Amino acid sequence: MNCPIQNGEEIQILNYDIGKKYKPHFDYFAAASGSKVQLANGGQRMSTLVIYLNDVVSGGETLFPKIGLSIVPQMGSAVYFEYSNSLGQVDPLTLHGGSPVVQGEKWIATKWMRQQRRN
Ligand code: PD2
Ligand code: ZN
Repeated sequence: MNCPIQNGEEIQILNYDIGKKYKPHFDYFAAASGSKVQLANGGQRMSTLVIYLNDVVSGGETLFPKIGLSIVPQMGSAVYFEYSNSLGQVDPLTLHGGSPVVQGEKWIATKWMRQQRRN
């Protein structure tokens, strides 16, 4: 991800069963006060890597509705995207979500990188 490992959050493993989805969201922190604690340790999130750990029989695509992009999970492939510059200005076009799993299940690993080193 071309970013110091110290800037990374712990990798997250996520498992979706049939019907499970991830509603559209931004990975960066909102400017609202609820994010102050997060922002104080490492600053804003800059980028995301979602690694697909299995093939989903049907459904489970990663969707970017504002740019008309849909990614079908494929084991061993990944989607990488950036949404923040060095000033911490963020890009709302990176709204994204996970569509419901229709058949099978879905496993992903997600890594988020921050502007600065984290404690
Ligand atoms: O599972 C996904 O496709 C997905 C969708 C949106 C994962 C994330 N966000 C994430 O891990 O941030
Ligand atoms: Zn996300």
